[in-house]
Order: sequence, then C-alpha cells, then structure tokens
Amino acid sequence: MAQPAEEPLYLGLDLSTQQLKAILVTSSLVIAHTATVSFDNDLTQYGTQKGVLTAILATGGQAIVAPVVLWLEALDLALSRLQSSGADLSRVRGVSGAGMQHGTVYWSVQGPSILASLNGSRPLAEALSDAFSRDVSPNWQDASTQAECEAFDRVFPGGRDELAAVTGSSAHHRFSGPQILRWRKEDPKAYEQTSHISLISSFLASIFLGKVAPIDLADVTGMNLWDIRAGDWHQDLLALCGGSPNTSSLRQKLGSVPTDSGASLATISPYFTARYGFSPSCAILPFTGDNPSTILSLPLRAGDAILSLGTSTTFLMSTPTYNPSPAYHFMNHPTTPGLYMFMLCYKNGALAREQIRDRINALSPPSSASPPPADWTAFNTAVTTTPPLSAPTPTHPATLALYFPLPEIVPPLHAGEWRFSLAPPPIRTLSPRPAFPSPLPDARAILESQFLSVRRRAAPLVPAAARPPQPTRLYLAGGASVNPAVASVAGAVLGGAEGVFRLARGENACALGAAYKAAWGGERRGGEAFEAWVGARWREEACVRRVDAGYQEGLFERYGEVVEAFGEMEERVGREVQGGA
Ligand code: XUL
Repeated sequence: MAQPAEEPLYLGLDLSTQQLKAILVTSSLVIAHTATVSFDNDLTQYGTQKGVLTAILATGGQAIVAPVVLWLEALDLALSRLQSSGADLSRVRGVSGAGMQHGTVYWSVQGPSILASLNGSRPLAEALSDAFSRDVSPNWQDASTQAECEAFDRVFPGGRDELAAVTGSSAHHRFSGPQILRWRKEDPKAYEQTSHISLISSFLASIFLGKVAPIDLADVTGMNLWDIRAGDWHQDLLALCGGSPNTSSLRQKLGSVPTDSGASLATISPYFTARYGFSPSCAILPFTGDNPSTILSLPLRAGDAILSLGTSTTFLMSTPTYNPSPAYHFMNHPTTPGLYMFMLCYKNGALAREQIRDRINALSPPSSASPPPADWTAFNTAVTTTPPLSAPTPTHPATLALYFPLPEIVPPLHAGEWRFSLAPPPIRTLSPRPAFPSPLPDARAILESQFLSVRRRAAPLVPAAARPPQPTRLYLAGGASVNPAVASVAGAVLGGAEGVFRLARGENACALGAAYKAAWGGERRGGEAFEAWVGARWREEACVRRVDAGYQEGLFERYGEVVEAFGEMEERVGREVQGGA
C-alpha cells in the first residue's frame, strides 16, 4: 500500500542467534522496508557456525559464545542495506529492538567514554574495539554452568522452588546470573575491569544511545537475579553472583531498571545521524528480549498462546496470573503492568524435526529425481498417514517418544532417543519399546512428543473457561509454522478454542514486535496500553490466517488421556536411563 511520504517510520531490530534483522514500519503498522544480515554467510571472517563459536575453557569444558564485534559489524551492514533498499532513515521517529534473552555483554572501564565519542567517522566494529572487557557473549545454548546453577538453586531454604517463586525461574545454564558467576570465577581480573554488564538487548540499545542503556523490565527476568514481586535486584542472589555480601559494585555494573518500557530513553547517538541520516530527534526506546518482543507482534489477549517453531521451540502466553514453577519460566510482560509472560523453551526444535525428515528422505533411493534434502513432502505424508499415537484404534497400545539430538532444557535430559509403549485402558502400563521398523511413524511421533510436552507444562495456565481447558487461539510463528502437517498436529494436541492461526510475517514476529513497540512508545496518548494501541491499528485479515480448526472433540481428549503417562515417561527416562535428572 502506498504511504504518504511524510508518514513517520519506526525501526525494530532483532539480534538473534544466526542473523540480525531490521524492519521499518509506518505509524499504521505497514511494513515499509526490511533488511537481514546472516552471520555465517555475510560475515564469514568470524568463522561462526549457525551464529556461534565453541570456546575451550581452562577447565577443559566447552562454552558456546558469539563475538560481540560481529554484531557491531552486522548492525552497520543492516543499516546500509536498509538505505540501499530505498529507506529514508531521516523519517524514523523511534527505534526499539530485541536480543536473544540471557546473553551478557561486558563493557570495559573506558567503554562508556568510547561510546559517547562515536561520531560516524569510523565503523562501529573499529571504533568500539576497546569498549569491551570480554570479546564474546555467552549464547543461550551454552550449558557450561552446572556448578553455578546448583549454587543458585541452594541460595534459598526452599531451593529451586523458592528461586522460581522469587525470580520467575529456577536456575538454568543459560540464565545471566549463573553465566556472570562462571565468568567472574574464570577471569576475575577482567571482571574487575568491567564497568557495566548489559544484556544483549540493552547492549544494542546502548549503541543507538551512545551511552550504556538500562536493562529492560521484561529481559531482566531472564537473569535469576531479579525479585519479580519486589521489582528489584535480590540482595542474596547478587551476593552469590558478585562474590561478596557488599553488592554495591555489581549493582553499579547492572544499573537500575526503568518501569515504563514505552518511554524514550533519550535521542539517537550522533553516530547514526552522521552516518545514516537519522534525525537528531529520533527516540530510542528500551530494547527487550526476543521472546518478550515476539508477543508484541500482535495484540495478544490473555489466554491466547504463541508457539514459535524456530531453532528452539518456545511457547508463550500473556497472563495476569503469577504461578511460578521450576518447570517453566515467568517473566515480566514487556509493556503491560499487571501481566506476565509465561514461557516454555526447548533446545530441540527444528534440529530434531529435521533429523527425522532426513531419515525419511534417505529411504528414497538417490537419483536425480529424489527429493532435495530440505523437502518436507515425505515427512508430511508420513504425519498424515500415521494414526494418532501410532495406534490404529484407542484399544491398541500407543507409542510415546522423546527425540533429543541436543541436551534438553525441559525436561533437563541428556541427548538421546527413547520410545515407550503405553498399554490401552484400563491397564495403562508404560514399557520401553524398540525403534519403529521404519522411520515413517517417527514423523507424527516427534510432533506429538514436542506438543505433548508443551500441553503437560502449560496445563496450569491455559484458560479453564474454555472447556476443556486450552488456549483461546493458538498462533504459530517461526520457520515450521508454514508446514500444514505441523499446524494440524499442533491443533490436535494443544487445541485452540477459536482455531490455529499462522502469523503472516511469522518469521519476522520478533523484529515486528520491536517496531510496534517503538511506534506505540512514540504515538501513544497518556497511559494508552500497548494491546489497545496496536489492536486499533492492526489489521487481522492481513496479519494472520486461520490454518487449522484447533480443538477437535474426541482427538483432543485422546491426547489428554496420555499426558500423565507422557510425564511418567520423562521421569522414568530421567531416573532409569540417566541416573536421575
Ligand atoms: C529463551 C531462550 C531462547 C533465546 C534465543 O529462554 O533461551 O529462546 O531467547 O532465542
């Protein structure tokens, strides 16, 4: 749709594992320009694989990290690409963004003055080369902090349950508190010479501001350091992380957290006016985590859910109820006081599905006519021709399985594949079973497995008013959301009283959420809530498509009958196969 030339633009950025994405939207929330930088393909000199590097630790272990300077180079490249696509950056009135949650960036003592002196004469990567006390940022896939997580889980008499009640989550390898603690122990000198610690989101905001930006209210709840109910850093957790009951130095490094995430932090740094022609009055709003930003890509109502099917699988809901548990995460809502974000995060998303797809594609003899490796046709046919739970009728034994090519977050299990047979009612005993004679039934089983895990854990949160309890609407985002077989099994297992919907720009949901937040911050009147402001401008027919009926009477209940056995299987695998998880 043609837009009047003078209509303001708002910029949203998404700094994710493998790419940096930039999106410009108009005040009416129409996408005007997009640009993407792929770390592996566009910035090959850093040698990243899928956006990360593996570092060998002094202890001999491994850590998963990303070079900070790579992101700086990516930012310059993304902005030049926006310009080359014809974007007039002088029309940008506000900027916001999102970064992978939990990751931390460490500023050197001279970092803030280097930031303040940026004038556009040299590219960011060069000008900021001495601004950091650590070259890399730990990635969310890292699992090098087992000892530190155990220390966090021991801080309160009530252990991990109490840590979850205080901070919204029990200790997790990727969470910032355990990561900061591990690095402080590994390199105490560099830690001492750190003036500020940013999250990836506030790091990116800092570049735009030309000064260290505060950590965002939603993103701070991915650290295991923030007391959600008190709305402040937790003294005992800071003492553990900083290694001293005197927490003033760590408090100073982390800074304070503003409560209005729609309020401008300040205007843009002269670097961007000089180099890209941004207006000096362009406002910089708080940047948040990638998952909180994703829920801002639509006016999500309490009770609706987003299932994001990317590298990781995440299940997100906005809810007024704070009901924490070590089994999942509660976070502050990125814009709306009184709401929380409920989240489940799995490492084994796309990779696990692709492994089954490849096994199925390998069944066809190689020939020039054979499907290319990334073809989902055979996988999808296998999904639709396999009966639910691989049982021809409910009186046959059902198969439940777990497929974890990577160690998993929920449940916390090592890599492996397990299949169990569940005897039909009334017996219902669970016994290990061998692999299927062919990989074809695995196609449906892996989707059922991923979604049953979500259903089991989201049960306390889905609206009970919907009978039976299920999300009101299930929105799909991420790469696999375009696959109709995936949408159909998601609807069958998870329901959706009003159906399953695909976000038309699902692959851009996170960057769009950031751009919408910038627009809301710039144009809201008084205390206008984000949901109401976006709801008034968002055109549902253009933004989402109903792709599946969702709740199907009979089938939804059939999956419901095996949820308990699914949990028992997870626990048995933890106990018997791995000696406790
Ligand atoms: C969430 C998580 C990932 C990252 C990267 O807890 O670790 O989803 O945010 O996307």
